[in-house]
Amino acid sequence: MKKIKTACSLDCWDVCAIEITMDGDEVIKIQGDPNHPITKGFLCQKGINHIERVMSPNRITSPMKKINDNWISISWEQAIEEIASKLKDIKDNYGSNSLIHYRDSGHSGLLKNIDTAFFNSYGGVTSPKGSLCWGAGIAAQTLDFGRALSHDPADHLNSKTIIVWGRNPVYTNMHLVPFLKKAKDNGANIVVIDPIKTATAQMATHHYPIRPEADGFLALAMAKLILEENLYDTTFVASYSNGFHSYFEYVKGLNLNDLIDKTGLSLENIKELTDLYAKNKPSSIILGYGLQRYYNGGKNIRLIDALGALTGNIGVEGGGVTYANRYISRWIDNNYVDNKLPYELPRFKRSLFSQYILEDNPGNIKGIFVTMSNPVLQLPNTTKTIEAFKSIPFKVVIDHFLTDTAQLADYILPCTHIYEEEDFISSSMWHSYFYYTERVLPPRKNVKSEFEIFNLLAKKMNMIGFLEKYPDEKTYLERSLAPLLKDTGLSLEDMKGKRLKLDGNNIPWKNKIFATPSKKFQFINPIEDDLEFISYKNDNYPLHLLTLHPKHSLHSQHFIDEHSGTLPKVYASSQTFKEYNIDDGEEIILSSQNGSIICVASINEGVSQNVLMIYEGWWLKNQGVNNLTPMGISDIGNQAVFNNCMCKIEKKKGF
Ligand SMILES: Nc1nc2c(c(=O)[nH]1)N[C@H]1C(S)=C(S)[C@@H](COP(=O)(O)OP(=O)(O)OC[C@H]3O[C@@H](n4cnc5c(=O)[nH]c(N)nc54)[C@H](O)[C@@H]3O)O[C@H]1N2
Ligand SMILES: Nc1nc2c(c(=O)[nH]1)N[C@H]1C(S)=C(S)[C@@H](COP(=O)(O)OP(=O)(O)OC[C@H]3O[C@@H](n4cnc5c(=O)[nH]c(N)nc54)[C@H](O)[C@@H]3O)O[C@H]1N2
Ligand code: SF4
Ligand SMILES: [Mo]
Repeated sequence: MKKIKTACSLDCWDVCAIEITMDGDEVIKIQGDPNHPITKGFLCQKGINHIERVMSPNRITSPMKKINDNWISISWEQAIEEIASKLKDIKDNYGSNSLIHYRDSGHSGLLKNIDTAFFNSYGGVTSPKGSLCWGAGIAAQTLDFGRALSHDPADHLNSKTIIVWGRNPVYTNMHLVPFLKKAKDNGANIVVIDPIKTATAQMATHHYPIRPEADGFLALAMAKLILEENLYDTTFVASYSNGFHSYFEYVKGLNLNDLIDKTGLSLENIKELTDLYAKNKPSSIILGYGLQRYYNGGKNIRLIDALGALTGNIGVEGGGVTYANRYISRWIDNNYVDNKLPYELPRFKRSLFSQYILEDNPGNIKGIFVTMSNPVLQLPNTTKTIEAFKSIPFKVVIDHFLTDTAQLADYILPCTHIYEEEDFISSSMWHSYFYYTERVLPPRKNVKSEFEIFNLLAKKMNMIGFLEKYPDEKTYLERSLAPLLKDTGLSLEDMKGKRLKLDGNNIPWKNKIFATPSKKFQFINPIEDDLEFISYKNDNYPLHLLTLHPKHSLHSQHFIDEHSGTLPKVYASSQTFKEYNIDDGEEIILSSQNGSIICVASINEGVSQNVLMIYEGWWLKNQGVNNLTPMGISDIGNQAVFNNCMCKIEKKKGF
């Protein structure tokens, strides 16, 4: 028997430490590393199911080529030969920029970045900027603090009040839950601000069902009460912040009742919430990403950050406005990892992918290479995405499964899974642990790692510089991690099996020196910053649809075995359904300006009035929810605005 230390590769807050017990070549047990202070011996179902995905009969185990709309297995030699020749052809005839490399975070391993290094060696290609995920909030925290850093999860035990604001950890960040429970047992207030009475809201001491996208108004109302009642921290604002005066004047000039009306909450609610936050210090805010998937997402986060500064809950134990954890980057040599070029390359706003191809650059994009993502399903406005994707003459996808994106490609290349490779993994979303992951199993027959795939392409294309710079995986990891190895004095070999933590990050901004140009916390500026709130109401589509992250799937990744025809449930209160004469369990048509899907009405009294909720990630065979969502961009950070989705519901009769 032996134990192997690996980690979860999924794009999840938790990035769990996994321990696998092997009897010879056989996996006997998979569990969360019992000695890890965050994973604490348990994994979610998705983590346990990694092994099912590795072994799945649906996994692609041969390169495939589409001929006359049929997928044919081909040899690696043929695949590499044909793809290399086409890449060369595109570069020679149209320039390397006429190729798009589309990647997202389907796997958070460091080695997987070899794709970017390859395409930069190729000459540089067109790639996305901005985010489907966290962009508005990252931009907001970068403006306010200089960068987004998180409190250590255990530090929340020092808080007297914890506000979980637009995050649903019971589903999306389950290893935060034991900390919340312990804090609650110790007497802390656990407050959830969410339009839905989520599983997290159900375990909280207080839940405020805010109207979607009204968080900025709520934060302003709270700020007004804090300022009026002199609950603010005069030392912090005077010594460690910039822009307080104009923020103060702006807030003073706002009408409290107008703000309250917009939130859907009562004055009593907001007073109670303000007291919980401002009078029970230290208090912390744990932000999610749900509340920034909006046109006004960036300013809403900035107005919440301002509450932290106003009350002096920044840089102190039990405080903080925790959003993401971009700590690791300083230990990685990003120039080497990305093979950075000294000149700018074309970038398109990720969520405007189809607009870029169909409207801004018609006919100019000659090829697309997709890695670690499923854009056909996960981008907004599926009809347009499919049209754009199909319009590209040459399409290659690397994946484990025949996803909706892979289905529309010309070639699919099957790659290894984390259990089949060694790599380095860390979390940029939450905690500060990092792991060197060991190989658990030999790769499935006939699949290759990305590293090998790009190496084979480079050889075929005679890319000498690339082959010299990235000769093998060990060199790649050693050079990428050079700053970390230097700082810790460790070798790559030393890291094996260890669960290391990056020091110094338990309480960000403890010394009150921020990473902003002024070195102070920056209050949002009502004149220089955009404080105009976009309104996007549409009388024909009166219901607000939120497309949230599913409990048992990481986006589309675990819906693989879902039967075709299984319909997603759309949740709403009985009153909302009653207005449309819809019964619980009935199949209904859910439509937006962009399209319609069929789903099953499911009563959930925890969903606010005139709000609908559905889980994202359903494959197209099961009515993918992005058929409905709008293409759009948040105020800052080029974030997709999935939750600005106005809809209507109808009985299915006659559809
Ligand atoms: N099980 C599972 N876990 C995951 C993922 C997954 O797909 N499945 N995905 C991972 C990834 S990539 C990400 S980005 C994270 C996301 O993690 P979360 O941020 O927790 O997930 P979301 O579902 O986007 O939204 C969280 C909450 O925001 C609320 N919300 C929506 N609009 C508003 C609003 O206007 N105001 C307020 N206050 N709340 C609002 C929603 O009702 C929801 O309960 O989860 C990660 N973890
Ligand atoms: N409506 C709506 N849409 C959303 C969201 C929402 O809240 N609402 N959330 C958005 C968010 S937060 C995110 S992060 C995006 C996620 O968007 P994506 O990252 O595109 O979504 P996934 O479904 O996780 O697809 C990842 C793909 O990578 C593949 N993969 C896994 N490991 C590897 C590997 O080692 N190599 C390669 N080549 N492929 C691998 C998986 O099989 C899977 O097909 O979706 C966004 N889309
Ligand atoms: S999906 Fe998240 S919670 Fe589940 S095992 Fe992976 S990292 Fe842990
Ligand atoms: Mo995400």
